[in-house]
Amino acid sequence: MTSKFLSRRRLLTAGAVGVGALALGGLNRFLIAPNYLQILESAEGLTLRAQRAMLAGQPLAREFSEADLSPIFKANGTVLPDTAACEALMANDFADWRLTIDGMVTTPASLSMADLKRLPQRTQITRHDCVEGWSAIGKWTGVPLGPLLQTAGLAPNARFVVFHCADDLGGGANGLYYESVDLVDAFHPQTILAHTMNDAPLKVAHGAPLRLRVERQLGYKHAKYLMRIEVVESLANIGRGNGGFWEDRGYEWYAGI
Ligand SMILES: Nc1nc2c(c(=O)[nH]1)N[C@H]1C(S)=C(S)[C@@H](COP(=O)(O)O)O[C@H]1N2
Ligand SMILES: [Mo]
Repeated sequence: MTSKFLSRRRLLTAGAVGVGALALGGLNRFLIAPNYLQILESAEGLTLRAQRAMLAGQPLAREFSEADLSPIFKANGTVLPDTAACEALMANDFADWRLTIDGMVTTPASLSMADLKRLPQRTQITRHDCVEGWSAIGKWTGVPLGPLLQTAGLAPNARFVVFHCADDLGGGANGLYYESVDLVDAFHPQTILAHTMNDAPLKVAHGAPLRLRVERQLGYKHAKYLMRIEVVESLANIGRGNGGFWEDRGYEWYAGI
């Protein structure tokens, strides 16, 4: 099943650049330049990073009303993680689950769901767009990522936030799903770690117990089954070095909508 899924995605990869080009206009077109990641990691990136930072008061993704909620929200990619570690966590309804925050932070943390729910929360109704061509509107509640990172304290050279997931999509070494965003998206007010979907605890199919919502980017950026958030200076040594599971297989790193 996994390999069938992978090959279907491989076919889609061929069209991924076209999807990006179609979906983007104006400034985003510049941000999605194929060598964006390399530029960010070079000296030239200093200017680009400064420009991105100046855009910090960036537009929000459109928010919808309760009446717009999709009656059915498709679950996609992994819908039931099958690693032994995941099965153990699911066996007692994630009571032993904790979220690790580490890497280039001054105060690494290990947070339980109760810890996360004690923090300020945000709810938003947004449209999820999958690169495969379907969309759905859902209501998400969770912890804004920015304040969480601020509490952990970013080191001066911190540049990317990596989301390590629990599910293994197979295909040999480095089959664990992961994603990453830059600090501008990490601190965007609609970037949240969601534990609640449509007013109910997140279902396993949708990434229980915690998943990322990064509303201005395509579906594959919204990492499910979060285990660890790692702050890094470079993405080069994570996975195969392209910033995400699907990015390592040809997708754009900046998947702006
Ligand atoms: N850990 C993990 N996160 C993931 C995926 C996955 O397979 N594993 N699939 C991605 C893709 S392609 C999409 S469209 C969304 C689907 O989220 P949903 O199941 O809530 O619809 O999750 C994204 N995040
Ligand atoms: Mo997707």
